[in-house]
Amino acid sequence: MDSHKEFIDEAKRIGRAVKGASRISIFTHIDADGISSGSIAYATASRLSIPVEITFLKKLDDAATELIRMKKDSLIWLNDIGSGYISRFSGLNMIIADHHEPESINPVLVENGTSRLADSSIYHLNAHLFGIEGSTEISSSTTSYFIARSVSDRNIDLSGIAIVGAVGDLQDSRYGKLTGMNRIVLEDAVKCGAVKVMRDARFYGKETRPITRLLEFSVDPPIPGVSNDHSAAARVLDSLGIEVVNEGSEKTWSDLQPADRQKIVSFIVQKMIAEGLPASEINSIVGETYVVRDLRSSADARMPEDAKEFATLLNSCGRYAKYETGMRLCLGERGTILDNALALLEGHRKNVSSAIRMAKQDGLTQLSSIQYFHMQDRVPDTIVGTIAGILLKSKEAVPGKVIVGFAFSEGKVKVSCRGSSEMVQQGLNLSEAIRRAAESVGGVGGGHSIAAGATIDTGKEYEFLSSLDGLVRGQITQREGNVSMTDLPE
Ligand SMILES: [Mn+2]
Repeated sequence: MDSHKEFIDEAKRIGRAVKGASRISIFTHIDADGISSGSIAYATASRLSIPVEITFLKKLDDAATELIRMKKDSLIWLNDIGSGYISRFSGLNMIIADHHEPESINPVLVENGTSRLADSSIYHLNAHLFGIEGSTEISSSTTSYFIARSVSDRNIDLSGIAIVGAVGDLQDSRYGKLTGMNRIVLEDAVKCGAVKVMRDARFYGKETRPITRLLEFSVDPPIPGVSNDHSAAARVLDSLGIEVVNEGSEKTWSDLQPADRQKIVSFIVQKMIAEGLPASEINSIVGETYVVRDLRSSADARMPEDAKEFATLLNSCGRYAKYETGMRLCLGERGTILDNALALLEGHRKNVSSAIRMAKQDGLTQLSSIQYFHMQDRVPDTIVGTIAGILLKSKEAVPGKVIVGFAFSEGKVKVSCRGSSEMVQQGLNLSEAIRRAAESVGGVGGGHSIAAGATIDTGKEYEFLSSLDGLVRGQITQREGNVSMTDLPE
């Protein structure tokens, strides 16, 4: 496809700038995709023997902008952050490798295909500028991988980490597999042995979670009558005649015999059909899963091989500010680095389950198109998005409404919003809505159409909510009002 070729050509042009740099300063976001991207950029620079440093950013506020501007003597390489605020960086020698919605897309410039910015000192590699879907077809890690790959053939081994980042951003969840530009990276990863593609149930925690818990916590997609209900999950396993305990401890999905796995999958599929769920959702129960093999480090049995679980480990490092631990895992270190990461993950699981309990106790407050909860100072601000995502698919949430979570964060309020793909099909663009709602109360926000975040001042929550509610309602009803014959599903 032309847009793919154009994108790769731009990555090559950026690759030449990387090779010519005398010093590189990397900035990256702190989630799994951000840590993966930053690691890819870091390895790319190190392998060229270019002096390099990396800084992890939770958000792009004034302090972060200032920090970036101080590196004006380096080639600055932003990952997974920056496209929304490009005007702050004019005059800097900078690469932005991102897949979030850019600040503004000038259609004339895009069609032109030559200059994507008035400011030619900034290399801007973002799927949206090439007509590529940025929330499903390419992550920041795969974006940065295209740059790395154009720098040297040797960097093909970074493709495994790129896949971890893409899966970390849930880019495989809509179709049950990676598609689009991510697929090109996946081909590299398979070719060099960094990733093995398997067809299996797409549960989270297949290697680590006891089977009952795996079913209980299955939210992508949720299992009717089983998700969020531990005793229901136990009853199902019992009714299927599956022996869950082995030598005193409960089996994981990986420990089960193939026939038992098949029984569970058939049961779920029948249950979903009976509930009248859409075929797309039913099909997403089984799909591709990605086994990541580290090519550089010696095998450590405790290291999760499943890309989703690897990504969760990175997210735990990011949420508790152990960014470097995450990066060193990406770069192949194990031993005590892995011990630390696993301990963070364990602590994170405890935090999330107690936070979910609290949020359910509080209940969700309903507005016309959105529903919200406020964690105040009871959880770290970095897990609000996770909680929102889990609650969205729980029975506590009203279907068809956006979910909004708040938590206090360094004297301000962190906001996380999650919608469903059905709502996005109806016209929801959370990135746009949250940005405008945040700006209306003097805050900043942005992200993706299905998931977005903001930071606002304490006390502005209700004003923000009423603005967001109106914007979301407008997006969805505007689309409904515009339905023409050609928009109707076949
Ligand atoms: Mn990302």
